Amino acid sequence: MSIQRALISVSNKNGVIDFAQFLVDNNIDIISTDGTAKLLIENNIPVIEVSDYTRFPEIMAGRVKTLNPKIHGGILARRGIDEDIMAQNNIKPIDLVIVNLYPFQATIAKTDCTLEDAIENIDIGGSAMLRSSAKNYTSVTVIVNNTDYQKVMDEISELGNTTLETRAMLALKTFEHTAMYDGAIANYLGKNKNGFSNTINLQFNKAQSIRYGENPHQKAAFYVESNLSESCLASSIQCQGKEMSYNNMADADAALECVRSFNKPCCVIVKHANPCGIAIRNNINNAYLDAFKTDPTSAFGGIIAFNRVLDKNTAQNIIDKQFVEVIIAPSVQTQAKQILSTKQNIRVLECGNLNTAKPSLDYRRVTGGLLVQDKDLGIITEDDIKCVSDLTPTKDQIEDLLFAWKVAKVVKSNAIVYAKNKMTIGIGAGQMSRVYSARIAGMKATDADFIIDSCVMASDAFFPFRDGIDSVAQAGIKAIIQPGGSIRDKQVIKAANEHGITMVFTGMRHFKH
Ligand code: 93A
Repeated sequence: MSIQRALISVSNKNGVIDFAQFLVDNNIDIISTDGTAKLLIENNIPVIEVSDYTRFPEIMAGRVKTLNPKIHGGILARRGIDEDIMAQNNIKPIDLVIVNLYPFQATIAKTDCTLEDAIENIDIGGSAMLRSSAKNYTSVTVIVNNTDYQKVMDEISELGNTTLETRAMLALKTFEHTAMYDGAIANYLGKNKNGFSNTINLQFNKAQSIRYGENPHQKAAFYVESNLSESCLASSIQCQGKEMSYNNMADADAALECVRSFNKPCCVIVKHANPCGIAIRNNINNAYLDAFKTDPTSAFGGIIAFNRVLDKNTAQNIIDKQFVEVIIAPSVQTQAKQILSTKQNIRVLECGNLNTAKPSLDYRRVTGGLLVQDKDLGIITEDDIKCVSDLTPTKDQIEDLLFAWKVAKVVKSNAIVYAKNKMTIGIGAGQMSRVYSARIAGMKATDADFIIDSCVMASDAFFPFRDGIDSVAQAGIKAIIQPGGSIRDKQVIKAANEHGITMVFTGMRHFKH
């Protein structure tokens, strides 16, 4: 059966004139709601207004337009079964439904949106038509997104109708769409005073399949936020290299979020979601060379991120110095791309200009639930730190302390960061005891032939005992930044003073598990 009758009711009217003209050219009658009908008539496209068709006016300022049995009966009728009842009630079949909904998400995104505005933008009639059409997809074609106009036109041109396969695909898209739409409404209305909804309707679209998960026996895929609005891994475009693996993605994300937190040209090399070297310099080439020096052994097979355009010198230095899995940067110069193309396996990604991180939520799946928290966007400046030792930090020490503190934030707890001259010289990550993290940071610094004397240290959380201070004093640390707040702070400060170490408190902790 070819398509005879279409209903068009769209808020987003892009492309609808050409599409409607096509329908008319193919002898398909069009029924339309007020605003859509006006636009089409203005463009010399003949339409029947819904109110003329149903013989019932659009009422209540448009709240009731299409909620009528002549519409829903025409969509939902089981072809071959319901013909008698349709004839008795003067209902004609509607075989094609083109609806896109009131822009609820765009409305609530406006800063001056009132509850009233939001409520008026909850589409009821449009959603109902979409769901009726999608339910009856064996007979009805439904278009919720104007990117599908062309496919439907092509099929009608060829067959007079769409294929069952296409209708099924469009029905699925439609239910995904209405589910997201209702999810956004529930998230908005459910938001309570602390900003968290009663329920969380997560809205992600599958962006790609991944060959396997963390391990080869685990299936995996990458889902991207449906209303993604910032440059990040999820917005990145891969310009060359092997397919990204699950672990590549996790590490590239950690690397990018790390360099994002620095304003100056910055390079990080990440392994297993932890940085094994970070530096900030006047350009990313120098930043890379110094980030690499922290821990050349761990940097092997690492993921490298930059917060500036990747240039040809830096690209050349990377391939001269090390085996690298992934390079990610806001963009990559053409000449740098040419250099990297000599190593076809290296995955190279461009993420777009990096802005400072926006407030958002962090999720962690636990068995049977989801832990939700604000993203850690805590930032401190020189004004926020409090000197608690006899010695006060020098200007250079303050800069290094603040640098080390920012790094500690992106290192898994327990995090200890040794730094000097705005580069890391040793990082101890993810240990169950702070003393061991400190020992590891010291070992790495020594193995890389750094002279620890005169370098600074950051600890992501307070020292519960003085032993941590005693051990890093031996290593040669001269200044420490840490949150403070332990019941043994006095003993810890005493230890610092005994060793001639400068100590500052941030009053803020950066656990990362
Ligand atoms: O207020 S509604 O929920 N009540 C309805 O009966 C209804 N029918 C269609 N909104 C309704 N629509 C929506 O109107 C459509 O989903 C579409 O977004 C919009 C198109 O209106 P117009 O053609 O007047 O611009």
